[in-house]
Amino acid sequence: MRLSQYFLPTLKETPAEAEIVSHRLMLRAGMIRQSSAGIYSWLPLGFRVLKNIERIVREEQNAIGCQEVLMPTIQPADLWRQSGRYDDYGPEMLRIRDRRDRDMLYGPTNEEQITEIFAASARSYRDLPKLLYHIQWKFRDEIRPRFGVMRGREFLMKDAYSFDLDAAAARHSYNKMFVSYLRTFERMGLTAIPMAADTGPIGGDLSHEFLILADTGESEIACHRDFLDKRWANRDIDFDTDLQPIVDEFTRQYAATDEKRDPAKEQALGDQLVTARGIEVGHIFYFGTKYSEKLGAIVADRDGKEVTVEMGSYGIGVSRLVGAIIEASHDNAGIVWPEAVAPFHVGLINLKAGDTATTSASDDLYAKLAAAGVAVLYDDREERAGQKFAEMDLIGLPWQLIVGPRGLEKGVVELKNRASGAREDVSVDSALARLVG
Ligand code: P5A
Repeated sequence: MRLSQYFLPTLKETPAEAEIVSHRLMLRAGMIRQSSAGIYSWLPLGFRVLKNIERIVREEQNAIGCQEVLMPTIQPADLWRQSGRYDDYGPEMLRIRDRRDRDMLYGPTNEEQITEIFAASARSYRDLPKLLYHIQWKFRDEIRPRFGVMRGREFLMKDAYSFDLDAAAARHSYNKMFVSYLRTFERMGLTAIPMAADTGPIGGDLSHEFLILADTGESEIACHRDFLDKRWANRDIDFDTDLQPIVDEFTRQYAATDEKRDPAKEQALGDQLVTARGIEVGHIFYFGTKYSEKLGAIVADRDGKEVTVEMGSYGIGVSRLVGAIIEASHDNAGIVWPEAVAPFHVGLINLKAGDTATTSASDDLYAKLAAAGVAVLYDDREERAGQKFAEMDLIGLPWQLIVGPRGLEKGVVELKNRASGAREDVSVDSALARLVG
């Protein structure tokens, strides 16, 4: 993509309304634009990151046999009257009336809807187990939407739902999600720490939140040091085997947030204790028959006896992750995207767009990188070098390839790594080899 043609409305000034760094950087880097409180439009650069996060989440859900569906954003109130949550949910629920005076709502979550879908066709134990998910916008009329996409009113969530015959099988589904979440977040360059949590309006008696460390996080975290260096993405895990030992490995060590913290346990940990702030990027729940009972998800077991299906639900804050990743990965100059979610792999800078030789060398590099399938953002504008560098740092692409007349005379271009700041003069061929590899 040529920057001269790209829609990238960057801001030079720091927007006054933004309280935290990710919000400031997302506005400055032209990723989002506020529509109304807690509701945002996603502009091209932000949209690419959102889609990259979505892709990783989707791949990891598919990898554990979770099947993708797409449910609507607008739901009938009657479904929620059946579960009893229509009145319980309170003012956070956006209630709508259609032209026939039917009560509708903009879904804050989809337990009722998926249970109704499943119950409509499930007849016997042969229909189980099932794992279903979708990636869909939610609406929660938060009292204080703030921090940009981190606490929005409209936000994108991956929500999955499990259906099992008995509590043991339901626990296995829960464990599959637990382990898959560790991998999902790690692939995005994040260390997520699972912590026992309250179930709130979703209900149930087993629940874990996944928090990532960031100085500006809303929760106060304390945990065992071990959590910081556990690595998951490359572990080969057979999700059909008993995953309880892996889950135990994570849950037996101390990790707690806010009011769940235990001063005695923390003291006992001594220098093994880490305290920090965290952002909740995922939350999983096992709630048994809370919804299946009310919405009639009942099947016949092997003996023909009727049993109420055991369920759980599993959320990831997809749009929140865009902000959370920036909170965890930025510096004074701007965003530092982890490779896996970066909107482009390389920013190619033509330092002298008016100069024929520099422009033809840059155009040539652009064509070769694009032909090799590398995502390149090519700054071909006639702007000052200082402004080009500042904007490229701001938008945080992992690599910068800088082409200028002086280097070209010596047959080199400059390759800069955004995260380390390391710069190297390399030949055009070796720059290509490094970036295409
Ligand atoms: C689990 C899936 C649920 O809603 N029902 C379906 C369950 N859980 S949750 O914890 O309430 O939300 C799941 C994740 O969504 C993100 N999230 C938000 N992101 C941005 N703005 C918000 N206002 C917001 N509220 C929740 C969080 O990452 C949360 O873990």
